[in-house]
Amino acid sequence: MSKATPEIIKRVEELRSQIEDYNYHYYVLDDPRIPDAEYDRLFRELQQLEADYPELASDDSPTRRVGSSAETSFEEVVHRLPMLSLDNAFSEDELRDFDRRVRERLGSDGDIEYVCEPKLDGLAVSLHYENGSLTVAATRGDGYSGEDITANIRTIPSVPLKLRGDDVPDMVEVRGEVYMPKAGFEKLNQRLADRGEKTFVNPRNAAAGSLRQKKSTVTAKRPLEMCAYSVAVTDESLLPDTQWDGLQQVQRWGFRINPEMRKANGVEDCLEAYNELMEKRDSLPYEIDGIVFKVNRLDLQQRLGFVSRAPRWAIAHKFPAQEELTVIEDVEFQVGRTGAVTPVARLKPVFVGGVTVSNATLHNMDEIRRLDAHIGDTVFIRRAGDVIPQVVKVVADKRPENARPVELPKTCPVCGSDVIQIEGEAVARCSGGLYCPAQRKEAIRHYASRKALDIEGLGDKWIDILVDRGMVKTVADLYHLTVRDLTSLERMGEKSASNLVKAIEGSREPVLWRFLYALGIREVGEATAKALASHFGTMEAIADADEEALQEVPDVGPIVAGHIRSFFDQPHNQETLQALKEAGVRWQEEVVEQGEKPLQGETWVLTGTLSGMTRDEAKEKLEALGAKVAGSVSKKTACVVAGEAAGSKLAKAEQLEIPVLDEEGLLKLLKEHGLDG
Ligand code: 9MJ
Repeated sequence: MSKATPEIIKRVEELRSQIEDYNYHYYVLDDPRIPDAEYDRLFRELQQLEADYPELASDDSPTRRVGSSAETSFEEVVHRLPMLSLDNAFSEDELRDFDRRVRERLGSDGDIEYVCEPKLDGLAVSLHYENGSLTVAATRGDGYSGEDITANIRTIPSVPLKLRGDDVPDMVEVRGEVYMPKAGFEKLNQRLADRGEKTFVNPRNAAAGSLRQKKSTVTAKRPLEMCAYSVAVTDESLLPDTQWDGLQQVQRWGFRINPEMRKANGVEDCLEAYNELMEKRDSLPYEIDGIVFKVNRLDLQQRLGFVSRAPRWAIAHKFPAQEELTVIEDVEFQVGRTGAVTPVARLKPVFVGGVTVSNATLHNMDEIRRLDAHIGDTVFIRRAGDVIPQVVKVVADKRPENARPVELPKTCPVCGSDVIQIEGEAVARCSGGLYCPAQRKEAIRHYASRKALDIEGLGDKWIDILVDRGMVKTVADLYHLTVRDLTSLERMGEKSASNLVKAIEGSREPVLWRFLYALGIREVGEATAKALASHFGTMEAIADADEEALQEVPDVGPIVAGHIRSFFDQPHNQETLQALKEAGVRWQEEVVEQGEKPLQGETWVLTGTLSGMTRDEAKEKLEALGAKVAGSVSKKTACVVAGEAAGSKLAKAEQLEIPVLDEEGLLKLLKEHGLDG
């Protein structure tokens, strides 16, 4: 391999500095400078050069942020200055007391200037830079010594690997909070849940878990951010005189600082900042658990000093907690408008996230199993923002002896139809779609919708009114509505009423597939309804078909077949169908020319690539001619269609002397039967 020329060395340096500059604008200033694609090109160019010239490798290179699979041992790091914790204020009074103590100690009667910083809910870290390069990063630990997490910290894009600017002191220690933004947390948990892995209770735990990874390649995939909130240098004359200006300096060196920070004059102003931030809390992209007030002037901070583990010049004014413990007293099942049967925990009322919560969703039975939640369990409830309160964790060792497991009811708590849990689906459903009061409005809305029976004038508003007044319970009741019934409703004139009755009348003779689609059977969309209608021809044949027979229809797999079967198995749905018939609804059955199809009874095999159509299209057309299309060639195969690059199946067909058609031959056959184009 050739040695790097001065031009190459220069290019590598240029790329690193450009990429770090773009990172700074993107992650620190929230102000992207170039499109992602351009960034990716530069990044790849640098990666390639570093691969070609390994002697140019550097720990400071932005390409190193992907982490390494070497295992970290988290060596102990003793903090040069202890990492203090903060005293808390839980009320206005406690905050006023703090301010009074500060003024007394300083002998001041005027207002003190404070910096107000959102209190990020993450993990405190300390980062050391020597001659501008990141050397050691450590956790807070017990405040006196923490763990070396340098490899993991390096993967966080908002942490500068090198400080920016030419006014960087030889030694700098920056402290701040590593946290996981809400959106990244949700995505990470979703990803973990999809893989059946344990999820994190909150963004803070997710951030902690991510920093504790032995392999920094794992940390690199976790959406972590860091915000700086304090700085120390050996030569203090190099720092500005205030907390505020110090943070501005730190930002110029390349750190993210919190954009919600502000200054406040005196305690009243602090309280205003508290209320303002509290209002904003739910809309911020990361979690905060309060606001930190710090005396702005560093000389005053020094005069105030510390008590035990906390500075006298700062306090954390806490927001209401978003997690609390309570007990699941019962689990009930609710039926949604689409029939989803959802377990809801009835809780011993608890004050969390600013409100009293007595219910929390448990989502579905998989979630209950994942949590191992029992009735009687003590659980963590989390209510963040406006979202529905969640049960996030069971406290296993608080389970009482009489705790009961949660069981999915066999029948719908609203209408008594069977509850069906299809394998592979998380959600259980009531199968009484046409009848169940919980699903009434949705069933009628779907029945009347444009793609179904297209009953003009029967919009959501009238459906709500008709169902709420008890005038319509099932779709069959629509056909008994009279103009007089309708004009009794407020804001329904004679003309609208008569139009609506006419529109309902007009829906009495649908073609079979539309009617089938209108019934709102789960997973039976227009295409499946058409396929079912043309395969079976009559409603009776569909209603009588077992799951195996249903699966002979193109696109009907075991799940759809299961939904169709359970729909027709419900006596209530059958009653509603009967009521529709009695109300004069006549669906037009299709004519199925059994046995008349040209390829009826034959099994065909498709192999290789076709140029004019996809394999699925060819399959559909052959099926339309009555053939069954199989995946492998056997003695029973009637014919093999071989496209480009056909392999072993063609060879086998030739060996078994089975007729073979090329694409041209297939097109000719389709054309003969009117299936071209
Ligand atoms: C957080 N968690 O956002 C401090 N903090 O200052 C801010 N924590 C702190 N400051 C001194 N903004 C000790 C801890």
